[in-house]
Amino acid sequence: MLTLFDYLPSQNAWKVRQLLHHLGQPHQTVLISIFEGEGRTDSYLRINPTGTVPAIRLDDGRVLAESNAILMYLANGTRYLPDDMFERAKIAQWLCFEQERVESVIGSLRHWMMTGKLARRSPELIDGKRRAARRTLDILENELATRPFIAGGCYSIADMAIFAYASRAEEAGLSLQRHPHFRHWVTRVESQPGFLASMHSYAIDPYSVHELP
Ligand SMILES: N[C@@H](CCC(=O)N[C@@H](CS)C(=O)NCC(=O)O)C(=O)O
Repeated sequence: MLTLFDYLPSQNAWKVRQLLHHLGQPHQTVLISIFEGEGRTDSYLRINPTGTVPAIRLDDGRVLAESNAILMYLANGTRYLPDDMFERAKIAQWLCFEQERVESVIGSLRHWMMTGKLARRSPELIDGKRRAARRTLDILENELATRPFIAGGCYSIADMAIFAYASRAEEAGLSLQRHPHFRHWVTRVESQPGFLASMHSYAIDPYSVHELP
């Protein structure tokens, strides 16, 4: 059975949970306590050299890390990833956008905000992330004004990936007042059959107030 290496407040891991839920794919979960340093043990570093979650292990023992690479692999041959090469490349475009402009910007702000670390970050760093986050939301607003889903007419893994952190923008202290199309898209994603509403706050992990090792 497929194994998912997970940390519950991680929205990178939620992406994979969401796709597995859509696919109804049986799997077992191994929780990695990242703030206690479990990601840096020799045994976990053999699964994912970066020490981060999510990662998966297949029945044959092969391992795969990076949330969006896992989405690409698991969605192959399903309605969530088209076969057409150009349409696949479009999805890859938005998966790259997600890593560069959503996860590393809104995701970081949300992490710092929800775990009290914002007070330990420099005003310049916070300001830079906030400006980048606003630009990200503006780009999404403009794009989603033109079509129902981020890579075209159909719900795909690109929507799952972007939704993971972008939909949590308010938890990162960002206003969505000026982003009606984006908010409609959030509702559209939430109304997909098999949407995984369960998400977890950092508050469930007392160790999350510590810096990552
Ligand atoms: N680009 C990676 C980022 C993974 C990542 O940073 N995961 C966080 C949890 S959201 C983590 O495990 N952090 C532990 C660490 O950095 O040591 C992905 O998309 O999977």
